[in-house]
Amino acid sequence: MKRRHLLLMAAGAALGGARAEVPREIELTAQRFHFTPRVIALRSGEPIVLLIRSLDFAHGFFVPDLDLRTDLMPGRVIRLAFTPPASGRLAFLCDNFCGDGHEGMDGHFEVT
Ligand SMILES: [Cu+2]
Repeated sequence: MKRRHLLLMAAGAALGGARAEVPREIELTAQRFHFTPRVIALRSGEPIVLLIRSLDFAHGFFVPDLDLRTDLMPGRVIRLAFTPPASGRLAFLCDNFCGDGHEGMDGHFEVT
């Protein structure tokens, strides 16, 4: 009886240790000259997967503070995984010139 109890405890510990936090998926759309949504609330330490879709152009997606970037291809959903390390504001922007409104094509993560 005692031995069985110990085995169950060990199994429980192994399961607990192996349980990875499932990333929260967030959809984001890029289109001349904005991202939708433009402001996204996150929690620090919470794993995120962005699912980014461009509707019209090979925009870029760049988060300078995390040195995180990707090209966005129209018709494809780009998956970008990261975990915000601390609270604060993380800006993101388009870094592929896409026309006259390009400079204002940005947004931010509000991390708490
Ligand atoms: Cu753009």
